[in-house]
Amino acid sequence: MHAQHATAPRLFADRGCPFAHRVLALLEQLDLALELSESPVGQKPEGLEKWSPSGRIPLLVHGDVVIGESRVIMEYLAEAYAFESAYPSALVERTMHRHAMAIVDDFVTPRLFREDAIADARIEECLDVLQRVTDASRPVPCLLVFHLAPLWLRFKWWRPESAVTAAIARRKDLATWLDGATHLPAVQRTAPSRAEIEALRAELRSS
Ligand SMILES: N[C@@H](CCC(=O)N[C@@H](CS)C(=O)NCC(=O)O)C(=O)O
Repeated sequence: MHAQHATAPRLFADRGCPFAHRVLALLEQLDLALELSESPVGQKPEGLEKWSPSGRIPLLVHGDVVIGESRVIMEYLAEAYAFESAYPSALVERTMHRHAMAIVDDFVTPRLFREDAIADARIEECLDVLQRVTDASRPVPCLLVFHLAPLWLRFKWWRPESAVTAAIARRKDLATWLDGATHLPAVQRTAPSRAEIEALRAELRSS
């Protein structure tokens, strides 16, 4: 057994955070024991400051490994625990998954938090990429699905009326694929409650 596996990973999370939800869904899929330090929406989990004085969430601590970036956390866990369906086996498809994950974080997600963050033309270009990837696959458990599903839930919960939510919804096949991803058991079981999400939505509206 690898030394890192002797202890359970420790995850610092917040009940509302879509990026923490990604990691929780993957851990659920892998059926891994974990030490979870989870705070209510908008607060910082106890003990986080020891590892991240600035309060980064999600944060994974596992032996010597300390990671504060959800995509890298998922890559690490997938490799450490041999998640065989993490990526498609073919290089081109695997690269397309990685490309989609990168552009969603760099361009689409900022629109979740600020309407004018990224121009519409750039969003459409990113959605073209996403559409090509989802057209070529089904929403089965893999890193792409765990990357996208928590975000799509938040787009629908927090910003149902926003231009970017509408732009995704107009692409019927893409929206159906994303809905399918949100219905996977590992995503559902680790999603926050409706009440918590409503509280965060109210907070976002007043900010
Ligand atoms: N790129 C990061 C984004 C994480 C992120 O933005 N987390 C939010 C909570 S949902 C946060 O910690 N914001 C407060 C901060 O950055 O200090 C990831 O994918 O892990």
